[in-house]
Amino acid sequence: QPPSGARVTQAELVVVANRLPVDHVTDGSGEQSWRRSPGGLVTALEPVMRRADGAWVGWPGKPGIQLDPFEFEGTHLVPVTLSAEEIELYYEGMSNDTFWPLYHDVIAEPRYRRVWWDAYVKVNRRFAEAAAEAAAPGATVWVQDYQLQLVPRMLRESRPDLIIGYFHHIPFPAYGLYSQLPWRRQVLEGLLGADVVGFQRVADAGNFARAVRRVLRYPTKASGIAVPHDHGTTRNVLAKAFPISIDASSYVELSQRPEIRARAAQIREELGNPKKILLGVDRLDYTKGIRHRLKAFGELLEDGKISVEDVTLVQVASPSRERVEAYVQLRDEIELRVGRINGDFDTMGHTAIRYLHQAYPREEMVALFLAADVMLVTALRDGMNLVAKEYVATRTDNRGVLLLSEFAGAADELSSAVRINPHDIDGMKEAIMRAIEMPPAEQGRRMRALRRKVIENDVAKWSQSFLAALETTGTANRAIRRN
Ligand code: GDG
Repeated sequence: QPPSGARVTQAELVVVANRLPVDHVTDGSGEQSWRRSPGGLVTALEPVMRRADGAWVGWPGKPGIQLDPFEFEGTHLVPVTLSAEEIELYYEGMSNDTFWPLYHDVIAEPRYRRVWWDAYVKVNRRFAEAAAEAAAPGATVWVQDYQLQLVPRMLRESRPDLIIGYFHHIPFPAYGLYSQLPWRRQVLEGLLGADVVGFQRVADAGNFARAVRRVLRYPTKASGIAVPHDHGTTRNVLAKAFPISIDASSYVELSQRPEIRARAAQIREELGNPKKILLGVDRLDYTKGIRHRLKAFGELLEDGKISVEDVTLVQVASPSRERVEAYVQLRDEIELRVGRINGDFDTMGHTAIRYLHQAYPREEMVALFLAADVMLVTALRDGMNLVAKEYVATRTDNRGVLLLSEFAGAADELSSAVRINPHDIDGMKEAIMRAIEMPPAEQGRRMRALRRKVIENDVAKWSQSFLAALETTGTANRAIRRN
């Protein structure tokens, strides 16, 4: 239990994200405590936060709980209370059933509901107020992701002294789709409250700048957007790509642990020693192209190109957003397809698809990466896709093949992967066969190039380059305001 009544000291760096970087856990004896969440963002920002004596504003993950700010492993945590109803409207509704499908190219149909929007505005305001309270005079505030797109502007209005950054973890769609949003103006104005708006890909930043030109008519030049400020002056907002990454060295370290290597060998054994193991690891989400992947794999079995004795597909589909209808439906469709394929092709000793609707510890994920000869990343649209980078980081033997959708942000950097268009089922089947049959020398050539990219551009570099750009742009804008 955190010490209650602790006041949050005002911090020089404040991160604002939907979730706090901790999970509330109850152990076997009923003892309650906080544990650091496993996510990549948490790992990325932990060293920065520690150094800056930073604060993190976010929802603690359970409805209705009211908590005072508390200290956790060198970071001040500032909990934002959300009621069960607010989670339903702001998070499951507006965030995950409107923005998520709209920003992923309407793979699923976005729903536009005014009560969701009202809750979104109200909750964004609560986050902005909590951030304003936690920030020291002149501090830097870094807002994360599509759940909080209105926070930059709300903060700028209440605290013009702050330097404000925003990073968008998911794609930003082309204007033809974005323009569907009934609140398209408010969202752009919300984001433009920041000094720097960061995106995963150059194309996302371009789509954003175009939407700003079309809706708000602000001039843009290179990565800069001229946003009107007081008395005819303008602020320069930088809208630019800062591709996120992983803590590569921690994956390298895990992949070299003897017990994890032994576990990888055991996984192959338990699958009946197939010649090739294909692997998919995704949250169970319609953006990830799991159905397309299963279709291609099922057809290869049907065509007799592969057999279950030789090739097994392991699909980890970790449970996600289980209260949103589109996800409930997707799960049914995937499980029907897996059941059909396994029913048609399994033998007593071998399975076509080992389907796991479960979440695993990171050690087990790394063992799976080590066991996999081919990694399938077939997203229909994905901001970055960290799984692709994690697989590459663990392959210290320079073996293994990454199949990577060109619709994942990672494709911009990982050009030595086998690129696929997941909508082209025949093309994907050919690419899978090519990956299965790829000679070790070619695997090595490609994997070395991939590893170089991932190891050179790790997540520490990502946060440093974002914060450096923010410092420069924010300081310049502050000078404009003084004049
Ligand atoms: C969003 C954007 C962008 C998955 N299952 C388990 C597990 N995972 C881990 C993976 C990876 C992470 O979750 C998923 O990250 P992704 O990047 O692949 O995808 P999203 O969750 O959709 O993330 C995405 C990202 O934000 C960052 O900006 O790249 O495009 O959509 O780290 O390994 N981890 C464990 N057990 C599981 O069962 N331990």
